[in-house]
Amino acid sequence: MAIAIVILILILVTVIFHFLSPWWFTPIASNWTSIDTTINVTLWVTGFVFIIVNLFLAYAVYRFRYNKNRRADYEPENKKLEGWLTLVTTVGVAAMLAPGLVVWADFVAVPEDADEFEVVGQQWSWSFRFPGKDKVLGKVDTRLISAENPFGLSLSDPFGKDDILVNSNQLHLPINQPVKVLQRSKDVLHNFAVPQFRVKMDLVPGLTSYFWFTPTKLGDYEIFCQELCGFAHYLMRGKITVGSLAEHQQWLTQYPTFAQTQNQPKGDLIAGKKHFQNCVACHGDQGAGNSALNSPRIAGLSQWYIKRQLSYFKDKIRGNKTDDTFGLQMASMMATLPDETAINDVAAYIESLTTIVAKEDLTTLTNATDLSKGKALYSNCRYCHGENGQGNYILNAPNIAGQYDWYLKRQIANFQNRLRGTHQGDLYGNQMVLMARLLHSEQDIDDVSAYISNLPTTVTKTSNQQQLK
Ligand code: HEC
Ligand code: HEC
Ligand SMILES: [Cu+2]
Repeated sequence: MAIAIVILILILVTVIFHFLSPWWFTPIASNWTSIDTTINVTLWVTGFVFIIVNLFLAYAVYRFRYNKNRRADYEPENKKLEGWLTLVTTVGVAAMLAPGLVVWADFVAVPEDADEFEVVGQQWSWSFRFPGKDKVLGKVDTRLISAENPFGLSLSDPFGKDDILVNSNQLHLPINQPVKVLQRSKDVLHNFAVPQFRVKMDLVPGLTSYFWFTPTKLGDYEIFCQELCGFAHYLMRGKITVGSLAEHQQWLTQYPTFAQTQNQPKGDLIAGKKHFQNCVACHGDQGAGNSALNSPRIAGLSQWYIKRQLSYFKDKIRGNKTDDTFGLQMASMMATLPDETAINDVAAYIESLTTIVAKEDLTTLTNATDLSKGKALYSNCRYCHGENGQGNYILNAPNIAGQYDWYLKRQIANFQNRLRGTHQGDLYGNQMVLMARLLHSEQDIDDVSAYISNLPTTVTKTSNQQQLK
């Protein structure tokens, strides 16, 4: 009797909770109300079955409760009952699945007036490509991806020239305009999802998946990577702003076309060398850094990373907190680099420097004793920074091998203490904020810093060096 009552209460509470639940769909902001309908149909079918089955269970528990004068019947087969159950289950399952098939067919049947754009996923960030004036996206090939051509566009395809490259995780879309979303991955499976639009689909390396939707409500929406298998996909966040068509067009103008990115100067080394004279006092004339002045080695860093950091210092994205003494010091130096051209030139010049600092000058952390412990801790870092700490452009991760251990330690601590990587405009530092948390003590930080510092330094000759000769 008690158990039957518990079951009845369970049914009642579940049903009440379903209607009062705070965890429900976010208000919809696209045309896909039919997806909500489908989910509702599923909830009605499963809810109805849940109630019936549990009511029957409570009834059976009560009706056939123990009675010492009663004996159980044995009836292994009942053709008629099984027939009914099979029929009812079939109808229930069909009712759940059929609307989904219809909606899925709609989801990939793109209307003629839809505009196209492309979502590119990579570990661990999003970027976007719009077709430009000719309304046709140019051909791409993953094998063409490089620092100069991060989208891997084909140089010979004329349709690609005016493609607009949005190298950012912030997207803007015009309201009430249907869009076809083409999805491409540079590396592994990803899953592009925006809950308010009720859209969600895998990006599969080697093919282009697509769907469409129409944004119907102004506002900001968050993009998630809902790929659960794999490493750190939860780090892949982005933002979609839905606004007017005029705002959308205005937004597009701030991004370069593919042709414009190709025409960007590689950096003038003579001008860069001149700017670099302002840096020599701290970083040394060969970029070797200076422990006494707390300045890191910058020779051996890639142009793209140097450019990003210098822009961050200039825009107060890095070196903006009062506790970040050394970041602030560097940020104040940005006054000597007036504009983007100057940054580009000095970054090109620094990349051409090839000094390697002697091992005994790099390691200062007397606390770090155990390189094998450092190696074990480094196993998480390899994914992005590479086996030998050499860095990886595709993953936005810089070269860290052969860097002073005190500098590595300070940066890891800065990431942990939210002095670096937490600014809204910091697209890549945020990953490190989360990664730095994998190191649980100062001893861990010392050990991993010493290990990285000890990694063999390789400096590859770049096109910039040849240009200097
Ligand atoms: C007053 C000393 C000083 C001068 C002059 C100086 N820097 Fe720095 N720089 C620093 C310090 C200190 C840091 C480390 C900041 C930190 O710990 O976050 C740094 C960091 C950097 C970094 C980031 C390195 C990394 O691995 O992320 C770059 C790039 C850089 N400096 C380039 C330059 C350039 C280019 C100039 C000349 C325009 C310059 N610095 C002038 C002190 C200086
Ligand atoms: C998910 C990829 C990823 C992983 C894993 C990762 N990093 Fe990073 N790391 C980055 C990126 C991206 C940056 C550059 C951030 C920026 O542009 O400001 C960076 C920067 C750094 C820097 C600053 C370098 C400099 O010159 O200032 C240090 C130090 C560092 N990482 C150490 C580590 C350590 C130690 C681990 C392992 C515990 C690790 N990273 C794991 C992506 C990663
Ligand atoms: Cu992902």
